[in-house]
Amino acid sequence: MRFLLVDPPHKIWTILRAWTPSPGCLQLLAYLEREQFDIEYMDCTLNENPWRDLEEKIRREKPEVVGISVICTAFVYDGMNAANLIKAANPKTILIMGGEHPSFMAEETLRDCPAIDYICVGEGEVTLTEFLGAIEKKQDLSKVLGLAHLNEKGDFVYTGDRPFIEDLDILPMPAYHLAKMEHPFVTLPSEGRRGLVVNFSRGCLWDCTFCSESAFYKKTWRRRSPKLIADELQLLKEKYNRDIFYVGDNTFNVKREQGIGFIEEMLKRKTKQHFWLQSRADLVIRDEDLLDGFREAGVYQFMMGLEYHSDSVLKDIKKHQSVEQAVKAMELLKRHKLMVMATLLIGHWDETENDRTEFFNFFGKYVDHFGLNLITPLPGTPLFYQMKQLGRIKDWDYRNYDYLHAVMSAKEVEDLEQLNLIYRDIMRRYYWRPREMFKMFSSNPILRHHHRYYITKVAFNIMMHEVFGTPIWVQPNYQEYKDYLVERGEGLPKALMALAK
Ligand code: B12
Ligand code: SF4
Repeated sequence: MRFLLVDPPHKIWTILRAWTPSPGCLQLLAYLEREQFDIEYMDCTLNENPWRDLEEKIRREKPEVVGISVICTAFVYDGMNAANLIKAANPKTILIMGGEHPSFMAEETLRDCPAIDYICVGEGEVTLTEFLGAIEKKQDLSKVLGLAHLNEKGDFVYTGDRPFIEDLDILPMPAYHLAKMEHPFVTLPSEGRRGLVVNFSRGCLWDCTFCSESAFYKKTWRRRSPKLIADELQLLKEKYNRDIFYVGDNTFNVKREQGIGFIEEMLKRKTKQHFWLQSRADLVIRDEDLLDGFREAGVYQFMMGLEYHSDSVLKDIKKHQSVEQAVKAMELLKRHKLMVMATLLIGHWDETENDRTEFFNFFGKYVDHFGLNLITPLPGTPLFYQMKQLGRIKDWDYRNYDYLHAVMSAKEVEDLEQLNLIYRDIMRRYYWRPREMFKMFSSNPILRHHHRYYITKVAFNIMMHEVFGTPIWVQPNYQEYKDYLVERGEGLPKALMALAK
């Protein structure tokens, strides 16, 4: 029995123009491969004609089961469109979808897209293994935990929560050999070095109201041990020539030992790789004595969710962190010659124009890299249920749930387009300051390169969009599903066209 795992055609990380195979997909594939399933991977984001190639592959090869991965809410319609296309190309295909968004919104997703037969709720490795095994042996699927579907009567059925894998060290190395690692697009913008996004832990112990990761992993945290992390990085260096990484772990050093182990391993291996890690301000302060070690081990930047410049907002979103801690952490990182990236949230309900000016002045002073976001009620998060109940969600088009578009109104700014303009205006004001321009000539090569890239490509693109209405950048091979259906012309089944989101 053949299983094809599909990363559907979707926009890549438009803000940084970064292409990377999904770490979750590579982990799933490695697990299935070890269980000796006949598997294949199709990362449609890399195909020249993503929809056409997917359709032709299904018609030609007819895999019995196809899995579709949807890791961002913003990609869910792409996943549904892929499901419709696959089902139309081969109605016998058994389709299973997984990822954060379909897990949280399983019933809604199944009802919105009848082409999807099953949803894997939660972590995928064991559920998918049992699911494929049961299909192969024609066994009862009701015994497979973590599966949702609609029965013949149309009722929603869920087999119950699958416990998390206790020890992530039991997982095999992600299946890089099944990804197109040599494809020239697969990299991060990074000073001529080849980069990748990697992931070594799952979850987080905090419970910020807007955070889907904490909700998905139910406020738990597990990690790969530093030795296995270093093995993976060494393989990426030696076999795939990767030198620079965005480490996607939400909070890398939840436990101090994780940081210590990572530093020790990377110093021992001497791979000369570079890392952008994510953490919290309080943990950076706690691990002050490790900061030089992190730098020597190759870390060049810490990204922290600092969110806002006022304690009352931080309290409201349950950040469990103070503005004072944010300042201290930023100062410490600078002192230890580590770059500071802050992810920030604007668009809070009570926010005023004055707050935004203070916000801009506050973060504008400290950060090397400004990760501005619009607060977004991601389905599954406490914020989502809270905002839904208060009736503040004004845009239900999930494509816009990417932190770059306003989907909730604020007390003083009801019009979402106005909030979008405010967002873009802050971005523009930030990046066109002389201080940011000077960074294009910084003695720090990563900062210099990053700012050159960001200002000449991203900020310039946003400015041109604002002034002349030129389109916002998207990868050249991206195609809207509707456009593909139109391109296919007369043979187009009407039902399929109607389903295109
Ligand atoms: C890698 C990554 C990316 C890659 C995606 C590459 C790709 N080809 O898909 C890149 C860098 C392109 C990216 C971009 C974005 N990302 Co991103 N990204 C991540 C990151 C760091 C890792 C994901 C991962 O692999 N996790 C580890 C694995 C183990 O978990 P998983 O993916 O959930 O997979 C497990 C299960 O979900 C399940 N599963 C998943 N798929 C399937 C499929 C089947 C068939 C089955 C059975 C099971 C299954 O099994 C897996 C293994 O257990 C996460 C943060 C994180 N730590 O997770 C954010 C994250 C997914 N990204 C996020 C966001 C918001 C974005 C952006 C919208 C950011 C932005 N503002 O630009 C953009 C989207 C770009 C756009 N539209 O323009 C959010 C999504 C939140 C949400 N619910 O929508 C996350 C959670 C980060 C966060 N907390 O904010 N991202
Ligand atoms: S600290 Fe970060 S990862 Fe943890 S719950 Fe808050 S936002 Fe999510």
